[in-house]
Amino acid sequence: MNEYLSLSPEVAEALRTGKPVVALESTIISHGMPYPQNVETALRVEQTIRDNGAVPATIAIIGGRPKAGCTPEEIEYLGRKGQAVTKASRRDLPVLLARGEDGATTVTTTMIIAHMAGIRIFATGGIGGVHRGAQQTFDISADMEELAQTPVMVICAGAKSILDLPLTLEYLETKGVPVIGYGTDELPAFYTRHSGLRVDYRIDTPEELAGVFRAKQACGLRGGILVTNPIPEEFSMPADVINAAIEQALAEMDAAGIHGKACTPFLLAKVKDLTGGDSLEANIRLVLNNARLAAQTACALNGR
Ligand code: PSU
Ligand code: MN
Repeated sequence: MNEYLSLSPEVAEALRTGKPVVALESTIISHGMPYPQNVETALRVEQTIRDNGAVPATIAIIGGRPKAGCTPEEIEYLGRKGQAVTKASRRDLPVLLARGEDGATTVTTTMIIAHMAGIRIFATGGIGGVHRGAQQTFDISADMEELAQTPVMVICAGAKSILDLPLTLEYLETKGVPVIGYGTDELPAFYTRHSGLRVDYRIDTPEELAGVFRAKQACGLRGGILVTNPIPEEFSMPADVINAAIEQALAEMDAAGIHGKACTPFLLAKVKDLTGGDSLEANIRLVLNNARLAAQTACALNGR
């Protein structure tokens, strides 16, 4: 095993004895939500995974060690320190490890560390994708490339329209990443259930998701699988409200000259303010919903 990797005793035991494990990211804690809702949500997500028969493995880089299975104290630390923790994508990993520093893992680095540990299912809120204006800015999230190369199933609520959703789907098609709608033919747009875009396949059960993962592995096809699970109807935001907030947040981001890895955290915080906190509530609900499906899928994959 990788000399840097650190597994919590619970995660190590689960992996050794074939119990289902679900990976969770930590950028959503440090950069995606404000304190203390970030910590409360992270702990609720872990509980939801336990309630559905699997073991949660919150992933982060702590003191230069890629860690699968953070303690509640570590989650509190990552949440309280917030944006002061490095948002760690693939390019940051070697430097943080060599220097013994901390990092909040994005979808990309969470996939990398999950795979190092032998965890196959990962639940989050939203992924990074092809940004609007990427034709000029080249801003395409490293999450796209990671999905293309690392064999982890990522269960999310689709992508926010801070991204260019049609281009994001094109990119995933080019990279050979299956995009599955859970219980829907339509790509969910994170805060809302509808984007008007079609996914490749609709799947209705955790067992079938597990079967697709198994088939991909059996064929030795590299890369992950993206499962898009719509936010439950009762928590879905009105499209006009959320889209207006996103448009305004994008305009303010351009005016402020923000670019690079600061974009997504800036937009999430701005959208939350513009919606009076409603977007945060939706965000929390959809993450819990994804955690449940991920636990069920991990159980199905392990034949439980
Ligand atoms: N979308 C969210 N919340 C988040 C992120 C995306 O609703 O916290 C985070 C995830 O960690 C994702 C990252 O991997 O932002 C993408 O950042 P970038 O676009 O800089 O690659
Ligand atoms: Mn980017």
